[in-house]
Amino acid sequence: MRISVISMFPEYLEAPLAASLVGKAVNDGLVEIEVVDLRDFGHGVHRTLDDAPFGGGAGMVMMAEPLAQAVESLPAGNRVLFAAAGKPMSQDDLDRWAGLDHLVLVCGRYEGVDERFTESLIDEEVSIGDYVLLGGEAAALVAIEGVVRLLPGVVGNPDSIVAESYRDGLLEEPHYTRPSEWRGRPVPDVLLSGNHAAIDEWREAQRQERTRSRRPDLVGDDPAESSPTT
Ligand code: JF5
Repeated sequence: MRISVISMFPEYLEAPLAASLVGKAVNDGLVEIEVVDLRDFGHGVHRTLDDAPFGGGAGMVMMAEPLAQAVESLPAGNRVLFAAAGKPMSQDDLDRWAGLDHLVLVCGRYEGVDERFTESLIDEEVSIGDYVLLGGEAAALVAIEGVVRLLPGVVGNPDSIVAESYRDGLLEEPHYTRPSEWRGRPVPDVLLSGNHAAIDEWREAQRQERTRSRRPDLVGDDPAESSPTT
């Protein structure tokens, strides 16, 4: 698979893409990741990428034409724009993107990008959460890490891909390793029992309880979704 990232700050992306298992996947030829410098498509001697918003207001807006030329310099691919106003990115999105030949990630900056670029050249506008960043680069790195770990050969044991939070719609159970007592805190007895049926049952109960208390929205208990009383 090939992943192209369009950014005004290629140097922001370089170290994370070379490190850890993502860097190893690139070196092993399991994924090709290229960073396209948006500045190369800027206008005039200053290679300008932004301009003031029509209608007034604070900040600047990324112009459509440099963004359009950057995406059009690449072969066809699913084009994703990161923005706080996007639809929330989910594990299902990552699963789908991991099956593509070519994924193009566009990192916005400033107050946002000209809507006509998004309408004409972007397939999906996504957000990684309800908070505001300075630009889409950190969000693109999140997406890349989530996609790359799904590619065949990247993660050693396929069990460690499936048995994780969100796979079955529940959060993961807690984990423990040696020593069996640490600073006065013992590991739960059941995990030392050797009774694998009891261990499976305990882990499932922990997943249910954690999800109910931390993420009620995942189990249909979301207070924000309760039915109107009128
Ligand atoms: C961005 C213009 C993008 O802030 C975000 C973001 C938050 N969740 N997901 C993405 O994107 C940064 C800033 C300005 C476009």
